[in-house]
Amino acid sequence: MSDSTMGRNGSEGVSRRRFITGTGSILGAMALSAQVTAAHAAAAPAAAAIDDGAHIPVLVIGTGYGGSVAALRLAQAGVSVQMVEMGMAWDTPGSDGKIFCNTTAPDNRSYWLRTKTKQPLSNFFGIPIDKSIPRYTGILDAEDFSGITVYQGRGVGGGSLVNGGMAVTPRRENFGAILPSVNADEMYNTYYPRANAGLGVGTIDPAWFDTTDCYQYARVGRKQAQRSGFPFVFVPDVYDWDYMKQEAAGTATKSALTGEILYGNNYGKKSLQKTYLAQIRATGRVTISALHKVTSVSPAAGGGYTVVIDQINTSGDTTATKTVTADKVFFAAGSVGTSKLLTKLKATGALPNLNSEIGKGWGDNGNVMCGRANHIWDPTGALQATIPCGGIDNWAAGGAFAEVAPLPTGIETFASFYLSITKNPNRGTFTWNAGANRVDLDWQTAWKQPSIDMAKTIFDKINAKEGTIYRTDLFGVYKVWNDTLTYHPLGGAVLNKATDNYGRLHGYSGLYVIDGALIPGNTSVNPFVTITALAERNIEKIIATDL
Ligand code: FAE
Repeated sequence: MSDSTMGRNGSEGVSRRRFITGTGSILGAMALSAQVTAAHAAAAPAAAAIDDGAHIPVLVIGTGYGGSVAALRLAQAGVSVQMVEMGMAWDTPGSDGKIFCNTTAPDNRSYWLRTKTKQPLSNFFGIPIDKSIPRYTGILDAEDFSGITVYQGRGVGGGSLVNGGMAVTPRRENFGAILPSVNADEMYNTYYPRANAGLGVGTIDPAWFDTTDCYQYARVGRKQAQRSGFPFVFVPDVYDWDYMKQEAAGTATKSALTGEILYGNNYGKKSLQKTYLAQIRATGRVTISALHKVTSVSPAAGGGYTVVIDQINTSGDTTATKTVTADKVFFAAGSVGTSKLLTKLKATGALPNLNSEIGKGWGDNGNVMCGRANHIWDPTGALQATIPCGGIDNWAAGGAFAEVAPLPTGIETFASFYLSITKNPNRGTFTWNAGANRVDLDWQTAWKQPSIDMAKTIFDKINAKEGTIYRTDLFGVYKVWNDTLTYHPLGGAVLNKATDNYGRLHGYSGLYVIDGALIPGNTSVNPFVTITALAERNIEKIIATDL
């Protein structure tokens, strides 16, 4: 992407009038076709960058699930909202005509300010497969803490830009352990349905699943799970399943069927850009400043909050520092982003009255990865849809829910690949490291051992039944488990502890948390539907009582 692209991602001023006008064109495109592509989204002009010295009613830090829910509902209630996003707008195609690059060919667009890729699957037959890339404000951040790398989406749409779209509502019987202070009836009757509708969640056609080449890997996963006595469940997703059928039929441009996922999906996935953010644009009351990073929030002399924001370029360098005043501020920077900000602001005296729960209760949703080597008569297919559609549920008996994940290499590998979500009880704490001027997380790699043990309740049994073995070549040399990452950071500003039961931060009126930081470390399934539903619940209360 060229430097001029950088400007259009938020570094240059575009008038508010032009932004609102552009809203009409994106909605028009949606009305004409249910299969809105990210390329269509590119027709929408970038938002006006926030002005230094501005005074605004509501500022939302981050444009992921929590931030998008908050901004939409506030705007629908008549409030003007400014969203601030450290990543790019992702609305402009690169020189290859595509907004996002492919998982099999990562380029500068792939990683956030790295000079080498850091792929979750780092090796093949033990050979390292990471490659050099130009340093750029790419879409996927592999953020290193001691003992764990936390993967996060960067850009307008947050994690929805990079994730697999698996949109799972937890089993009702598990909800009490996920959010103990929240009324489950309200969540399951009102807010989960609202979130599922807003996100555009759907489930694969089981008849198509049974016949299409691109899910042979998942059918192998189902057969082997069932032969060992485990339930295999279809998992809903925000991918447009009709679009995927057209990809398979050769009548639509390939997206999930050509390896797009981790670094963005150009066509079939309904990221927030196509759902909540499209609705946000339609309100005309929200502006989004991309490539703007909030560094400080503190009480303003005349009321409200002083917010300091660094505007950055695509090399990550600060090009301007802006100071604005906001009556209310929503922290929606994701579990890690919100936790880091609040931990620093409390420790450095900007928000000293935050309580001692800040930075605590952080978990990895028990993520652990592994692969299995199948027999030659159990091929998993050269063509694999990047969107997982099923999982093995051994939560009640073994504390593990394993996604049957793709290995979209384009060749037959005879491998089965899994991301397990486990009931790992370990929790980390963020602390301010004054000497290094950064926030640390005290996670230890050894804390993943319970996750490995829980995942083994599934895969040891399958291996024994099938006469197969674990792959040892995917995460290094002779390494069975990828126990050094998470895709699902949760917690750090836990609901009803760091905040009240609706996300109002203790110690400061007008400051809220509304993202994954509220959830205490585990959701038993993939988290974004729960993050969205909780945000819907909390913002409804906040609009009714605080505005
Ligand atoms: P998030 O979506 O992370 O949004 C936070 C936003 O704030 C980001 O855009 C940041 O760039 C921005 N930000 C951070 N700090 C600042 C700052 N100081 N100033 C301005 N902006 C800032 O937060 N979950 C599922 O449920 N299903 C899946 O299939 C799934 N697959 C995943 C695959 C991958 C590779 C990854 C990385 C995650 C996956 N997840 C999945 C997790 C899911 O995307 C994540 O839980 C949500 O995105 C978290 O939502 P939040 O609103 O908390």
